[in-house]
Amino acid sequence: METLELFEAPAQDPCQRLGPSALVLRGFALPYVPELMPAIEIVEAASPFRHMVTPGGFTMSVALTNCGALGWTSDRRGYRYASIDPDTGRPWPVMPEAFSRLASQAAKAAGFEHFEPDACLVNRYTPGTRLSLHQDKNERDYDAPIVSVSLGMSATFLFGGQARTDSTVKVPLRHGDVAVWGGVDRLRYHGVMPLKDEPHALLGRQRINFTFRKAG
Ligand code: MD3
Ligand code: FE
Repeated sequence: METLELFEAPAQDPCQRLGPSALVLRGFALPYVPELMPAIEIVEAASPFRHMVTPGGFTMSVALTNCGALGWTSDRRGYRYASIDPDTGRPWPVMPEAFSRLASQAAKAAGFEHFEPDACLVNRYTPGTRLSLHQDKNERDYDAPIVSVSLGMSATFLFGGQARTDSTVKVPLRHGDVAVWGGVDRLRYHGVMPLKDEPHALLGRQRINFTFRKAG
């Protein structure tokens, strides 16, 4: 019995460092899942998921919505944050309290005190959906970190450097994982590989990712 235990798989490292100010907190969101799921439904009932068009004229494969005071949008005129959902003509839905609590607790666990996001971009992936390499640079100040929460199907995240041509490392992001990045890692290129068709026990054939930002 004792000898066998020596060969068991080690418990998953609860914290994986990707850079000087970037880390993944494995399973950090799991205790919040029962509150997050009904909250997503309230958000999407007010502002449904939609496929936005990039300034270059491509329709994004990821479907998205937002909650909070500001929401990220894209159209032929560019990327920006706006307080009104262009599809409904109404303000984005309020950020659910469980969302903001999770975001600030995760930021704190990663060493960023007092993170108060004013924007939460919600991405929805189905099998085949990808997100090409990009930087998050539409936010007003880059001092605040970004917190990302993954739910449902697993994804392979691509973590690059400060230039698009820098090499990338592949990082699996699974149900309940939270990534936090700021400081010198804030403007690193990143993306998501096309999602494999491996349904998740709770969410089925979808992956939901929230990114919490201080945008305004
Ligand atoms: C960036 N979302 O919405 S965030 C986005 O899974 C976006 O939907 C992705 O990129 C998604 O803009 C991934 C995860 C992440 C984690 C660590 C990073 C992005 C990072 C470290 C540095 C820069
Ligand atoms: Fe991004």
